[in-house]
Amino acid sequence: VLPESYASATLNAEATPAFTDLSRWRLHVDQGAQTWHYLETDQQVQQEPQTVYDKYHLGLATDLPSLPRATTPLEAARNGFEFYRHLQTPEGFWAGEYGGPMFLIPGLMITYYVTGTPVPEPMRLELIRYLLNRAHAEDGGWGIHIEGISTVFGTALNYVALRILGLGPDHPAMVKARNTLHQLGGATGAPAWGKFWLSVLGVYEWEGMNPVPPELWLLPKILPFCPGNWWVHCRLVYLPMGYLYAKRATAPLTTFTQSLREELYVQPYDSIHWDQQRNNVCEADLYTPHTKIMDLLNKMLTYYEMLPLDWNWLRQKALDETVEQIRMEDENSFYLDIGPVNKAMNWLVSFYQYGKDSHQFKQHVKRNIDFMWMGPEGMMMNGTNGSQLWDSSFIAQALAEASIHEVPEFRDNMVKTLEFLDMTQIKRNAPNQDRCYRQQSKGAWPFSTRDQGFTVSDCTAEGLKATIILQQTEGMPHLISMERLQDAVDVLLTMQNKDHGFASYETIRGPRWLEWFNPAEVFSDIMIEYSYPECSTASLMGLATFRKLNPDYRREDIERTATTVLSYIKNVQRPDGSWYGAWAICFTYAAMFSLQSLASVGEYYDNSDSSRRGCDFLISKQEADGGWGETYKSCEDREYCHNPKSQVVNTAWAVMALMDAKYPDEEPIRRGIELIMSRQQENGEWLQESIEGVFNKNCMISYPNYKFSFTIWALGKYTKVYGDKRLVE
Ligand code: LAN
Repeated sequence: VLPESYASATLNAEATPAFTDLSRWRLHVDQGAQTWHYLETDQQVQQEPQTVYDKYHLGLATDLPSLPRATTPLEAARNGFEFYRHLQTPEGFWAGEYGGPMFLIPGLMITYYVTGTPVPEPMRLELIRYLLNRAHAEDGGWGIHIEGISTVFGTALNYVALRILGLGPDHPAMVKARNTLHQLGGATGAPAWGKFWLSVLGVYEWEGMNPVPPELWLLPKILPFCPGNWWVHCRLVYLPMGYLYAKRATAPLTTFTQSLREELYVQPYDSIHWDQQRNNVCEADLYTPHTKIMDLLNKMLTYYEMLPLDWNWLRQKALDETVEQIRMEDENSFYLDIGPVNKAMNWLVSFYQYGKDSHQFKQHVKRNIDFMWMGPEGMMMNGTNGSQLWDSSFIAQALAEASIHEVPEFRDNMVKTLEFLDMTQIKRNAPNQDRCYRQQSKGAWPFSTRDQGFTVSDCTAEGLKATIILQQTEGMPHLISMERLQDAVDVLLTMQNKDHGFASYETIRGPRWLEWFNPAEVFSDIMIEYSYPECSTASLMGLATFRKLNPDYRREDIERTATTVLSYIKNVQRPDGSWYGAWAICFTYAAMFSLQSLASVGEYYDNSDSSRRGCDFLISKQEADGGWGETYKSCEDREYCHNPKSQVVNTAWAVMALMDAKYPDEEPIRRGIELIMSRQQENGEWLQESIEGVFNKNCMISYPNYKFSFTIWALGKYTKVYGDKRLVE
């Protein structure tokens, strides 16, 4: 049975081949890595029974018991965790799906194909099932993310992925998807990242792609165009892309790719005027059109590209530099790389640079499974190698809100969580930190695992808060020393921007006008870092929590940071009182953070204009059933978009925001809490609703753990503020 939010993805029963035996899948964890394994023999199956979390994530019955019906918010929170604790892995973190983007599997599959690496059979079958399940029922296409309309990017690339995975061109799902692709104008209208992958595969011509010059890597850091000044995700994607572009790395033509050349276009391949396709992006895909100045630059670069490679010494030098940068990125992250996009590209680079027998190539193959996730609809590629640290630090804080973390039955869960926080704090700076433009990382917490190893401001802050809360709990072990907490504070104190806010991975390094040169037509605001209310609030609260524990350490620095963050929060409040959320959907999420920032310095509904306007905005969006609900359109259009169904996660954020702001009327808050309680199942769980997260304004990403952490947190907060009242008869 598919969760409700997956309604748009119908199981295409006649099309689905025999998939795998779900009772044979097991989730393994190792130093935070979450990997799925298919047990081949009956003996293995007997030796390793399926855990509750295996079954839950696969959509199999968990048989967890019904719990006594919750009549108060505290009982509901406890029931929620009584269920959720069964999903904690032996290493103390909560594993989870982190899907949503629909452009990740294709890059990986194209790399499997080009490098001649066989896809393990259970993985192959489940990837097929996932992509079929995710095809839109109406037109058979795919969008940029699971809830988005069909685009060329989604449809052309996932079509290719399924063809590589073994579906023939006459398969009904392929026929349907191809029709949609043709209706959209065919693959010539793919955005730049699509053109890139198709060129790599040899089913699109490099000439039809705007240049990606690796020479930028030779620029000194004082120049804005030096990639060291860009947003880290952007530079680390354009790094291998530049290498592969400069080499025009193309798979040899086979009968298979020959056939794809005929399938993907509405005109004969040989008749396509490639140089006219560079700026051809289908309207359904286009989110951020090129600026005129970008088009001009591209024109100039196109002339530069006509220089023959063997006498362009600059290019040779640039390629050497990209190889060196890629080596550092691979080694520093133990071949995980910062995310799934550069992971696949760096793997491909290792193929061309070092060959299939190389250490680098083999290491890459080994770590591919870190990104794969088995869910009820099949296997997907996650948006990072997981959200381990992030989700685990939230649930710890959620429980602590109403002191549920002290409940004796839950103690072991909390000890385990702390052990994971201990394991996952980054213990070192990246070797050659400056050479590879990395932010200080010793003492930071990453979003996923220690091996991935990238500092994130708010992950550091959430990790710090969770650690302090847990270690202050009676009877908990003391695993993380004051010195290590100070390391985390040191990292945070390096991360405040000139506008007083905090960005995601680094401080803002480049000027805003770099955004005029955003080559990725499907994303916005990707060229540089920006301050975000979410990251700013988390960092502020992290520092504030630390200061209570240790008022002396770097007292003035913390003081100065804390007082200035607020000016940023106020500056970015919109005239209607709202804040735009960049990392989850959307205004309710940002309100939770921003109103918490205000409250932390004593600004509440009653005494602060900013807080009052923030609350009034939220109140004006409450639904008739007492809940709140937004769709991803809020992010795309930057205007609040009501979800036809209120969402427990949005509701939790909204009521937490109102409670932090000491909103004077309990009624709207109580109604939100009642909605959350009414959606709880008998075994304590909440069901999946609409997609929760976002990045780069236009791509959504799932945070399935939020339906537990934030519901429990909101229920706990209500109890703390209003007492444990009987709300349900
Ligand atoms: C994430 C995931 C977590 C997220 C938060 C911590 C929630 C946020 O507050 C700061 C930014 C951060 C770390 C973030 C940045 C961008 C990521 C890594 C992602 C949204 C997950 C996937 C996304 C990444 C860029 C996806 C790969 C696609 C590309 C366009 C390169």
